[in-house]
Amino acid sequence: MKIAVLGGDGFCGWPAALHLSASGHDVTIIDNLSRRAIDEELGAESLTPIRPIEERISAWKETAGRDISFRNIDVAQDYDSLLDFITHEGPDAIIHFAEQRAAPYSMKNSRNKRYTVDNNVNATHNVLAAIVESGRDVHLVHLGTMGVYGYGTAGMAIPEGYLDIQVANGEDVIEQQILYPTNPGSVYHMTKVLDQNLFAYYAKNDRLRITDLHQGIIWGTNTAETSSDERLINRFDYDGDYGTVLNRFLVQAAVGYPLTVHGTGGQTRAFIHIQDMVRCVQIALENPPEAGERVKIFNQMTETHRVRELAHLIGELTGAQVEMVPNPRNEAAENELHVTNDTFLELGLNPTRLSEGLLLEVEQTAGRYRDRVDFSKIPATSTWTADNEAGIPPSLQGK
Ligand code: USQ
Repeated sequence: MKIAVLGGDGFCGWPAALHLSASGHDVTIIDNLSRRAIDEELGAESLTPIRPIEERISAWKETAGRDISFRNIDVAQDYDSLLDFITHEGPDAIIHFAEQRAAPYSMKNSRNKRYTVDNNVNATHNVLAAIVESGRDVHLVHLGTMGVYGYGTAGMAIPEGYLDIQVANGEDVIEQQILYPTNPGSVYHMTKVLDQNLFAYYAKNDRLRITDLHQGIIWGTNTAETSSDERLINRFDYDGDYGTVLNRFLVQAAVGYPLTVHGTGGQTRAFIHIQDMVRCVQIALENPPEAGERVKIFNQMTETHRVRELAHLIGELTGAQVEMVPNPRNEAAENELHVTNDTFLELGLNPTRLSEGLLLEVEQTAGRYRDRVDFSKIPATSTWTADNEAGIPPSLQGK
């Protein structure tokens, strides 16, 4: 297949692009390198020394013998270039990773809230409108988030996108399926809620073929392809804005920084290893919906864990200290989470479970680049409301 990977220079996009190229697809990366620009804006860098996109692509050619093309297009702003690409290149599938993906970054200030909404919602709408205008038959695969559902489930397992409901109409009971009610916990997560409605509309009105992947929190850094040569290494965020919880804990353990558990650590979240993420994207591509079908929604996660339990597990494995820090976010202190992920399992995903060996492997990756850690970037300082405090460990406050 001819595949365009929008956001193909990012944390999920890069390993997905390589995996699809290794599987024999003809891949073009479309990216405006905005994630690298945000690194500069924040004065924070990937723990791993990621190479410029041109070097990444030539290293891939050298090691795998496969070509990947690159176009620098801002999908949210440069509609004409996007349309021109789709019209003239005619990709069979577009994978849309081109969104600002950090909740804390989106909550930092009104500028970032507006940027996240403008960028994410425009990017999604531009892709949809351009597919329609091009007249091409393209399967759109979008990276959504488990966070569209919120993390409270009233005891039931969260279904894959749609909820069966019964509406009482006098004596009659009418059965329906609706998009699962949304409950986003940040402006970032809210943009993925807005995306969902855009997809539902374009699938209905224009018969676009769309798959939305509701993904949990990724852990791990490298896949088979990104670890085949150091120049292909994936990014690894540990800073308070972009670092996700498990990877942060592993870096913190590697450098002897207390593991920063927000609040009581009772938050339960869904997780997936990065190797499974690339496999899920491939499975979704191979199983597109038909034209006229509603949006296919997959829950792209493999297990759920409570934050404080993860911290204690890593503490036991590595000897790291665990500290409860003020929660900078506005979120439920404790929640249960049950999620259905039958579609990927039925289509052949063999999940990589969170295991001690793999955790140690990631901690070793973190250890390898520990000299690159900037301790001042570790605390989560973006607060959800004026009442929240930054997530600085009590033992380090005032230091
Ligand atoms: N947390 C801590 N300590 C930390 C960092 C985070 O306790 O040092 C807690 C947070 O308060 C939160 C949980 O860990 O309760 C998860 O935070 P996170 O930063 O790992 O994940 P989140 O902000 O939800 O966002 C990440 C990705 C996002 C993706 C989402 C999937 O950045 O792109 O959509 O995970 S999900 O969480 O399932 O919505």
